[in-house]
Amino acid sequence: MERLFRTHRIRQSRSCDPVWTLTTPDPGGLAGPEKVIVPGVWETHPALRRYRGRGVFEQEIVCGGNVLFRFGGVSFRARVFLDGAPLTEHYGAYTAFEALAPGLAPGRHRLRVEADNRFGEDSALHIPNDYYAYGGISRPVTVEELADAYIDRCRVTTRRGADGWMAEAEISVRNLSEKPAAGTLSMTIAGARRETSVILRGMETGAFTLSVPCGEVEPWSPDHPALYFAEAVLSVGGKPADDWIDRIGFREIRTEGKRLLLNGEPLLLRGFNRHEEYGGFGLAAPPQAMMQDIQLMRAMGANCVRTCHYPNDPRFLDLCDETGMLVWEESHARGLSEEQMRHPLFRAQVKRCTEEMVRQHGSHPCILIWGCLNECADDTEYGAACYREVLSQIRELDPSRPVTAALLERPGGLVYGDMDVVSVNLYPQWYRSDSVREALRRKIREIDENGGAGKPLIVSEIGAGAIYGYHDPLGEAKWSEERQAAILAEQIGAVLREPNVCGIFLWQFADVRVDESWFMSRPRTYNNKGVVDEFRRPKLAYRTVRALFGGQKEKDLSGQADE
Ligand code: ADA
Repeated sequence: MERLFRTHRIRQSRSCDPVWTLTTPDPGGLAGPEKVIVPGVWETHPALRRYRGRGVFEQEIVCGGNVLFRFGGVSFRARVFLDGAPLTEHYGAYTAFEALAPGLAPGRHRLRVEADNRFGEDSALHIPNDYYAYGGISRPVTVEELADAYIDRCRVTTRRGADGWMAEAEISVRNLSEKPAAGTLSMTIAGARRETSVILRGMETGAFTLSVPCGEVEPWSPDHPALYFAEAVLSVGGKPADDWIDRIGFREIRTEGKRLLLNGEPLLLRGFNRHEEYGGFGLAAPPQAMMQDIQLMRAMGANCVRTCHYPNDPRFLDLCDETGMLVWEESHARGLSEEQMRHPLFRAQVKRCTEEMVRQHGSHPCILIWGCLNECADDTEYGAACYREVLSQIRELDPSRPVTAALLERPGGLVYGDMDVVSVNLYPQWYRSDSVREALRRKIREIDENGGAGKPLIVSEIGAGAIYGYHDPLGEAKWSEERQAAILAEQIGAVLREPNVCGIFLWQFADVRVDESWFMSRPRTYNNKGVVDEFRRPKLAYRTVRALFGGQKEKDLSGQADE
């Protein structure tokens, strides 16, 4: 299942069978084809832990008519073939894409997906980095049989009007037939319904907007995450032809001076940076593991998560919608220098990922803010121009949410004035020995003097490393659990005491595997700054965070003592 609720009642839509055949044609691969589970990454196979190459996934599928294959995510290049003929290609591991085979003869067809995780000239965003570029089909695959006219996109955002809540649905309808299609398109939310007529020429795609007045529905908030279904139905010639069901929540986010407001109430974000990765599953964690992460973060008192450094699986976002976890979602790009930003494909790849993220995830009420370009070259004219381009792209695609970018601590940033919320990554006490308070004050002064004065400020990363199970009873050695806990205590305390800050995201929730080229500064070839390790075993810092974020001890949650 691509989502955690039913998305169609009219359209024929089903998950592909989970068992596929994998062949690995490049050096270091398997001797022959093997059966594997999708979603999954090949690094979980004992023989493929370090395989970097192509993985050819094959499956026979019985289908016919206008067939649409939907891929939630293939890491990190995909080429899709049906019965040997190319259908589509996609770059980027973290967003969904489709492959359409119109007018297919009913029967057995062979679907082949070539995933490729080799770094190369055509890849500006996936580079050897401080997280691992896995290979595989890491998110669900669905197969759908479509009517000639179908809904190919739908996004719903909400706002508070004079007479109650409004939902704005942007819907795109596509006609695959040479013949014109005429009918109606309706949207129903919380019992309120709006309809428009649809007339499309042969092979035409049309965009429609429906504003649905929903009145005094229950608003969505972290404490009360009320959700509603938004059901779009397309009828052609008087008969239902297709549908699209999404799930939304009514809430409005805006900034006011230095504050971030949710439904008019100021927010104090206490959150984690979380990579989409789990010990035994790599990039393809099952929903149970996603839910456990949310439970652990909430148990520590967090109300927010940052999807560093790319868009996440919509199933994780569904769970955040359900549990009231606020989300900072960002498009893919981490730590690129000006030279890397000048890669001939950089702008197109970032903008495509950003567009896919906002279009695909824009209905999720949990998403509170959009981010982009983590720690890139915001201190050069060229880099700053790239930031401005992506920030305005996001605003154009979705004016309903503020935009931000997590910037490096070093001075000289040129884009503080271009963001709705200014965000900065700080590592005092870990990479440097200065006091947290001093580092924070210095950065705030610099931001204020360079265009960021009066805007909300978020500390988007702060943290320290510890190797799970390594102890120094004196608490002095770096990489010990004791030292990590002590540094986090100082960092969190200083940030939460700073009145000018409206959010803190700890770096990071769980340890993550990194590219081998990072091994010198990353023991175990892991980024060890998690407060839990890659298997979610808590380090000492877990308790520190729980105490400072105001989390609940396990005894409060379960009625039993934990100590
Ligand atoms: C940066 C970066 C993270 C991670 C972190 C660290 O701020 O955004 O991806 O690399 O530093 O662990 O140093």
